[in-house]
Amino acid sequence: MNITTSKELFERAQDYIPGGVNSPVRAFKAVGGDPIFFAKAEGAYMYDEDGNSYIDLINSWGPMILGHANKKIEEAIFKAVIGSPSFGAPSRMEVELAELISEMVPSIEKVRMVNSGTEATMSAIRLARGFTKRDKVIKFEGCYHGHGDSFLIAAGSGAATMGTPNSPGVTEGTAKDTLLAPFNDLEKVKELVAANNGQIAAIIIEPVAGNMGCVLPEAGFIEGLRALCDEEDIILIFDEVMTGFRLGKGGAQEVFGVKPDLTTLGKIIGAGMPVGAYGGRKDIMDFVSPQGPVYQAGTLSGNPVAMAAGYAQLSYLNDHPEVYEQIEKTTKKILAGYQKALKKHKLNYTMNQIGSMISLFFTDKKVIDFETAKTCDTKLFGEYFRFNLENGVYLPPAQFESWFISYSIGEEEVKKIIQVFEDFLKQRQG
Ligand code: HOZ
Repeated sequence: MNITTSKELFERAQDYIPGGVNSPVRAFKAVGGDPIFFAKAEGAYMYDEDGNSYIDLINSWGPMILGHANKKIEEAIFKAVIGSPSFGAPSRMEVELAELISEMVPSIEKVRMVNSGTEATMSAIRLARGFTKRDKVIKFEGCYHGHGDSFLIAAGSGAATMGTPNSPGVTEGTAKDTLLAPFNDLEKVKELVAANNGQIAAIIIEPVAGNMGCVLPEAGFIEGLRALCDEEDIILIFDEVMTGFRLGKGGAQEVFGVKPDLTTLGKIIGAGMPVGAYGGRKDIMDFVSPQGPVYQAGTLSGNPVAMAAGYAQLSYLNDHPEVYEQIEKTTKKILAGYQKALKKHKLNYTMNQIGSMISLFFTDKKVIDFETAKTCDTKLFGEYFRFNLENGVYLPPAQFESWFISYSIGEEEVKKIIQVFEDFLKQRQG
């Protein structure tokens, strides 16, 4: 693997961009080495500035569920761009996409488009506070809901790997309104609610966590949160920025059969264009400005290019349920291949998988929350990451991230992904 041009770009980038990247995880600090700069991508593969190719297991952290350079999405984008990249005024595709989202995710009776997942979660929390007239929110350790101040408390994803789960700059006043519970610990949530009687506006959760690696809810956990929120008039927010339209047409809420009051979305709904959304119960959403008093706005919100891209992708997913069957099958093949290799080498690393989300944890502990995720050998993950790079497979550059499998990954790629794992284990055992 030659990465001369990437190295040169990274050097130049560091003079003008903090850390040389526009999002911290990309700097490879958690895995060692210098970041790779990409020039193009197609189907299952990404191509760097140096002429190397990689099977992509991130898929832009989720949005490219169909793989890269999908023709239908490209056509929709080109058509919209020619119409004008931005009106700053209402346009048809906003309505079409809102209707489609609502059809695919029935708990979303009304939806507001924003520009990123971070904006979606920040706005949803403000709305929950405005609606309930309460200040406090409960979040789960290791869950990541973007970089809004209320969420950078025991945050997962890059915040965890950069050693800044509680970021400087978040005021004590803000931090004290965010209460923390371990993922999968319903009793702790009940205790927090009891100790803060009548003060909790919302419980926000990634129903399947993707930002401490892929961590699944245990039986009854999500259902228990729903029942508790109903009893205490707390707004239950599912952050489905990662799981929305990925675990199924209706996201994690469809898989688990639990309806949140509000849902935050991003990634897949923009098919690679910057977009986010929050939506849910009509009575709550009608509290958003200009219908209601909770203010939220955005010059590029409902951007016609992002809306067109999102509509093209979601309508394809809506009309082709076989996509979900196939990506789950592909992911299970990777899981089975990895498990077989681990058995052969008498190793006991943990793997979590649901649908097309999967993580390998370098620990023998069952990973059910942030504490158990943190038992991983992150140095070993770094070695594994770099071994994959050398062999043409691009993993998320941190242990605490889910991998996302796309529809473009076929038999040949699966074989290679498993082979690289086998080779890594062989090499380690000498
Ligand atoms: N926070 C994102 C995934 N959990 C990473 C985004 C990026 O670095 O592009």
